[in-house]
Amino acid sequence: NHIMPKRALISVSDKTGMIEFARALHEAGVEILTTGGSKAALEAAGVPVIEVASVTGFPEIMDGRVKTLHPKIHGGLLAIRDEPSHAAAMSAHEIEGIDLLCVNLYPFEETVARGAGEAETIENIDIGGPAMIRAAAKNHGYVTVIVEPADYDAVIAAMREPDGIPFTLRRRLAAKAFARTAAYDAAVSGWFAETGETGQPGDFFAVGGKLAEELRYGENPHQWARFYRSATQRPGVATALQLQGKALSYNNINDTDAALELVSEFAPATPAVAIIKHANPCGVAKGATLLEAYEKALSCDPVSAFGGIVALNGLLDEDTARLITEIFTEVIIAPEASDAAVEIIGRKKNLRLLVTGALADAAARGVTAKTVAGGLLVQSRDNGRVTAEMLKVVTKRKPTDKEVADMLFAFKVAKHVKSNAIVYARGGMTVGIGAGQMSRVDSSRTAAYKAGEAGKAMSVAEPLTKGAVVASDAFFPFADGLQAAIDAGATAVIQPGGSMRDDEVIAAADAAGLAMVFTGMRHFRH
Ligand code: 93A
Repeated sequence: NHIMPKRALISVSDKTGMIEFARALHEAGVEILTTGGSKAALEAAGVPVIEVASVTGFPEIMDGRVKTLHPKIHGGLLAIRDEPSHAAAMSAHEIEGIDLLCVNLYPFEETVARGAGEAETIENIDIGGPAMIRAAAKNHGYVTVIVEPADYDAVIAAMREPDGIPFTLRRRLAAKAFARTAAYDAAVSGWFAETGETGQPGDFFAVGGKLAEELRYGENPHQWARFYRSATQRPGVATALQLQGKALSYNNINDTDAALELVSEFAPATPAVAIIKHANPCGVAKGATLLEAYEKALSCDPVSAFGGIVALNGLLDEDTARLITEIFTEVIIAPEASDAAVEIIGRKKNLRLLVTGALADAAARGVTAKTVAGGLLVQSRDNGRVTAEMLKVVTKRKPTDKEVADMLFAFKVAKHVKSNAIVYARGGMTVGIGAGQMSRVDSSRTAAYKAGEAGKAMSVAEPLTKGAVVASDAFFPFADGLQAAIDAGATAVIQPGGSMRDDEVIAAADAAGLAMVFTGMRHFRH
C-alpha cells in the first residue's frame, strides 16, 4: 500500500530544510498549502504555495491562535478516502484530501529553556499543530506525517520510487508523531508542575522531555535504556556539558545526578566535595579549599571511592584535578573547570568531565517519579532544608556551636543517603556513613564500622566516631540505635524526633551526657 502525495500542508516553526523540501515536493507535482510565516519564507524562495486561509475561506485570527483549526483542513487530513460516506462528506463540503503533513511545533521547550516569562511561554503552547499532527498520524493509512526536518530526505527518497511512500514508512512516522505530541504535552505539564503555586502535577504526568540519548544499556547489560531531557533547563546532569570522556552509562547518569544534588546543598562560599558510589555518598566534606574538601571526602572511605563519581560545588582547579586523577574515578561534575584542570583531566581518556555552569537549586520545586508494576508514583521533590533556627534541643545538655555546625552538615548529607541513613560527621566531614540497611540500628553499626575502617586507614589511634556528631534521616524508634552511637563515642545527635518512644531515647541521651536536637523534618530516600 504505497501512496504518492498530491496535496501537502506545510506549517513549521523550525524552518530548517523547509525550502529544499518544499521545492522537491513542488517538482514532484505536489500542491502545497501553508500558514502565514511559512508562506512568506516559501514565496520569498520562489516556491509556489497556497495559503491555508484561502482554502478555509477564513483568515488567520487571534494572532494566529486559530489558523488551521478548520473542517476543510481536518476533514482533508482525517477522511478515509475509500469510505463512501467520507467521500460523500468531502464532496458535499468541498473538502480536498491532504496526503502529506509537515508540521513542527511552536518551540515551547526552547521558550522555557531561555527563561521566557509566563505570557510568552503560554503563547508558545501549540494547539493547532498537535491537532493536525494527531489527525494525520491517526490517518496514516492515507497520510504521511513529518514532525521534524530529519525525516524530509527519507520521504523525498520514497517519493522518487515509482509507487511512492510505503505503508511501513507512514506507520513509522505516525508513531514518531504521537511520541512527539506526547513529549510536547509532557513538557507543558512539567512546566506547570515546576512553576505553579503548589508544584502539583496535574492528572497527567509523563516521563517528560525529549529523548536525548539511547544508552548502551540500563542498570544491567540485558536491559535497554534511554535518557530523556525535560524542558526546564535547570542546572543538573541532564543539562551538563560533557567536556571529555566516553559516553555516560545509565548508572553513571544516576550517580552523577546524586552527586551534584548533594553537593548543591552547600553554597559555593563553602567549598564542598561529595564522592558517590551506587547513588550513595561514601565521603562528603567541606574544606577551606576544594582540594582540602576532596582530601577529606576521600579519606572517609578511600576503598569505596575507587571508581566513584566526584562532585564539587565550585570551580575545579588544577591541583584538585591532579589529585582526583590519582585514583580511578568514573565521572567528575562541577559548575566550572579551569583550563589547566581540563588539560590534566584530558590525560585520562576515559574519565568524564561535566560542567553545569551553576549548582543545582536545592530549594527548587519539581517532581520525582518512580514506576511500580502497572503504575507510576509521583511526588514533589524533597526540597526541605533544615536550618539552625528549626532545631529543638531535647536533652539537658545543649550542643556547642561546633556540634551544631557538624549536625547540620551531617543532616544535609543524610538527606542524600538511602534509608535507613546514619551519618557520623566531625570537623565538616563525614567519618562514617551507614546506608540502605533495613533496620536503623544496623545502619548505626555499619556507620560506626565504616568509621573504624577509615580510622585504621588513617592510622589514627582513637575511633573517628569519638567526639563526632550523628545524623539520622528518620527518628530512632528505640533507644538501641542511639546506644550504638553512644558506644561509638558520639557527643551529639540530630534526628527528626516524633517516635512513640522519644522519651526513652532522650533519657538514654541524657544518661550518656549527649546533646540531641530534633529537626521536625524527615528525609527518607529510597
Ligand atoms: O496557534 S496555533 O495553536 N493554532 C493553529 O491553528 C495553528 N496552525 C498551525 N498554532 C498553529 N500552527 C503552528 O504554527 C504550527 O504547528 C507551526 O509551528 C506554526 C507555523 O506557523 P507559521 O507558518 O505562521 O510560521
